[in-house]
Amino acid sequence: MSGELSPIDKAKFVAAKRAADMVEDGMRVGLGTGSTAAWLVRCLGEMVREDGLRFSGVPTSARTAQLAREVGIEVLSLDEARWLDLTIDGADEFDRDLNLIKGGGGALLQEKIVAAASDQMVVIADKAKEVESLGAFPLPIEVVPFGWQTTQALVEETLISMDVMGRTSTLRMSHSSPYIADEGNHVLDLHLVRIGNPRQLALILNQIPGVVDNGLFIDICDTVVIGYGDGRVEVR
Ligand code: ABF
Repeated sequence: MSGELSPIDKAKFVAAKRAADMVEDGMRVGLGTGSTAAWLVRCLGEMVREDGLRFSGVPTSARTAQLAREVGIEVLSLDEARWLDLTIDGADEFDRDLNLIKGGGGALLQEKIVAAASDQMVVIADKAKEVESLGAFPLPIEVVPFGWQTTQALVEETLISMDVMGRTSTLRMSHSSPYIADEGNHVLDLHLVRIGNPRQLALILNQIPGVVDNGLFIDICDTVVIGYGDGRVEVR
């Protein structure tokens, strides 16, 4: 499967493969979204087809569900699985405390719900995702369509009093129309540059009317599997 990969794809693949080896027969596993998580799904599909691995996968997006079915993974909804042994997902940034920014792929809401319903959450990421402080990657928040511009104004007003360097936000677009997440919501990307207190910001943002959830994953990730372009893997 891994053939001749670019260094970045090799980094993603080796991290995904190492995490796939954590999946055991009979497990219920949350399947993440994004390009690194797609490598995970492909690796698990190969293990199902060629090694007889038997587990159930709970996808975190429609596109992950489609890929999982294509590669032969038994797919369950979260309501069918109820609780998961393990969730493996990507991230846009992770810091030394394993706090994350996620949602660049537009699936943060289902990703956070699935991760929270798991005994263990493992993040798979290339080394470039590691940061000293979260925030260089725009922080996605999911907002209901009703009055989203008012919600955006309330969010930006709130940012004035927060420990962040930037205070602007943009509506996530897709093919010149507003991006619509799987739950039918919009996504705002907050250009914060540096987030001084991610824990506080995560709590404050979710108090704002119209905000469904945000892409800060605080105290959710248990383990990060870091892939390098030369094929090395580091587990923390
Ligand atoms: C997903 O993985 C998203 O939360 C995050 O944005 C994305 C990272 O994408 P990639 O693995 O393609 O860098 O879980």
